[in-house]
Amino acid sequence: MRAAKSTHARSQQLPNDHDRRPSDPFLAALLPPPDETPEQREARLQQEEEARKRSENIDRMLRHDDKRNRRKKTVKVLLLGQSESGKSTTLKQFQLLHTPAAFHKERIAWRFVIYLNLVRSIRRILEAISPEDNNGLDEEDFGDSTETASIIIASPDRPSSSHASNQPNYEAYRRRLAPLMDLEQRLINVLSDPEDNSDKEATHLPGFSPHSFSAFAAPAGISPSTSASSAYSGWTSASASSHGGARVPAHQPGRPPPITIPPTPGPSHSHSHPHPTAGPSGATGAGAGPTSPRSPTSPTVSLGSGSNHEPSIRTGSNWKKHFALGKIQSQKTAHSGELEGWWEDPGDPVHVLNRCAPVMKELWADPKIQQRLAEKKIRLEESSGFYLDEIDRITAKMYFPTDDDVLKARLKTTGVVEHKFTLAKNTEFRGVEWVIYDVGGARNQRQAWAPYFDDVNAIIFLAPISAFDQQLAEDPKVNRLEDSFLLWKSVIESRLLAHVNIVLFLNKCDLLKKKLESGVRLKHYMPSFNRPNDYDTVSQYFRNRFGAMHQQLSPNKSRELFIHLTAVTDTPKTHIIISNVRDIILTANLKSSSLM
Ligand SMILES: Nc1nc2c(ncn2[C@@H]2O[C@H](COP(=O)(O)OP(=O)(O)OP(=O)(O)O)[C@@H](O)[C@H]2O)c(=O)[nH]1
Ligand SMILES: [Mg+2]
Repeated sequence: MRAAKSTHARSQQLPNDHDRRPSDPFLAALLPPPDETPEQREARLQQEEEARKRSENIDRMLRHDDKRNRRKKTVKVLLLGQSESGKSTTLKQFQLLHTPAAFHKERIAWRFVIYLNLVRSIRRILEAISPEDNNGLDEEDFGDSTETASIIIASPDRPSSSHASNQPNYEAYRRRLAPLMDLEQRLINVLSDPEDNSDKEATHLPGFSPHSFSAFAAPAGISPSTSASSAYSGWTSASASSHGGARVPAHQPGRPPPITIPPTPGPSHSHSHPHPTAGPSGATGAGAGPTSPRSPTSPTVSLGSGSNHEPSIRTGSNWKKHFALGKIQSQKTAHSGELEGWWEDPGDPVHVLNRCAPVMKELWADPKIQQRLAEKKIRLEESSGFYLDEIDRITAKMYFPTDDDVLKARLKTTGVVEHKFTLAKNTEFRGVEWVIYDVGGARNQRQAWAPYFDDVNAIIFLAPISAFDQQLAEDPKVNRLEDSFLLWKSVIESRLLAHVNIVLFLNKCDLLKKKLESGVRLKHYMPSFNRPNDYDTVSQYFRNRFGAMHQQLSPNKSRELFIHLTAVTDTPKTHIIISNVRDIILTANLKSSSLM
């Protein structure tokens, strides 16, 4: 092709150059003979024209191949972080940004998840005011819980609260709201997708009698997802090391469990994960690694082990398709062409919700209830899947979820969810396929991460920095922020991931801001923090800590870390951030694979 091109260039530049002989002997050799006859010249030009056409054809074919190759190129991104860090919400934002039509089409399917979230908030209130649980009022808030999944630890030997006259009327509320508790189980059953056989374990709520709140207490046969033995099953692969648990030192009355940032040993220790927070109880410490037995968390100590055990839907579940028309019907009926709305179906959950709406509103507005929640430091308004301020709208017969409702909906991920999209034609990276993997962040899900490490181009790690005063749902002895620090440490020091781009989302900044403004002090949980308790200082502090850990522990010193302060439920801001992140990741990866 190149020779043909040269010939072509020569024919363009030197058609009549018989008299002007170049001094360069190579160019001189390429010139036509000085005694060329008109016939010879015509033949030569014809040959050159044919060569030019051949060359152009080859170029066109190569360009076409290049386009096809580019189209086939994929960039794989893994979303990592603890449970409720916002991974699935970030994935939803990618979908909303890149495949909005598909996102909008699926909105109706989220109706049932949103109902379930609402019903579970009601259940949490009922649990909080139940006489059985009142013994557990802990003024010093070790059991502080603002998330759906968080668990309040009850101390059985504490005397009852003395505000007898201030007691909310638990029995009356329980009776009037009983239909919702029935509904909860029904919703869980329908969401578990009977048509998908792989989903046998889609939801794990232990069986309970909807008429008996005592059944909300932890059952004897608690689901394996909270079992201590599975909690630390190593998620790292052979070449990446595992770590012990982020155990909080045993709680001492009157003092919050302190958070310790993992130490940052030199690179030579990058594969060992000594446990940083050996508590006075001796529950952890040197040797408390992945194979060390952990004392199991007795399900009987936590009131909420059963009730807080979140429903989840397995990867590959057909649930969104199943509810594509917004109805609880079999696939067959759903596609039978009936056009009636779900509100015309007397069996639709909306009717129970609609009937119970006035009592739900009364419950939520009851000052005694609010007082009880405040005493127990339960901030439901900061919890996942919070819709209690919008009961009228959500329980309306023709309720249709908005984008924001879907982003707020909480459905725990189990397994790995894959989302693919191809960048639009008008972008610089047109044709590049983008694959995002959303994993389950709960401890018993982390073993599913490792197989993706080999083949991934970038990681978006989410650390919910508002969670500094919360505990893991799956292990209430573990502070959530500390768990994030340990997970972060494992990811950044992994040699397997040394050349993977990492973007850090310090997430739930909106909740962090509200929390700090409401007077919750970081120092109370993190004694090493000695600065003003305002949002700017605290968020900057976290940025520096996470950044410093990366600088010290990363086996790849030239890796650049991108840190963003995020609230991934905020669509406009998140779309700007993920567009930037997408371009940074694509640029880095395309450069390294010489695609640009
Ligand atoms: N207010 C607020 N809520 C958030 C933010 N990010 C996520 N959430 C909510 O937190 C809940 C949990 O988010 P998910 O995206 O489901 O968390 P996840 O990391 O996928 O959790 P797993 O699937 O259990 O691993 C959802 O109800 C989200 O709407 C945030 O920045 N601010
Ligand atoms: Mg998820």
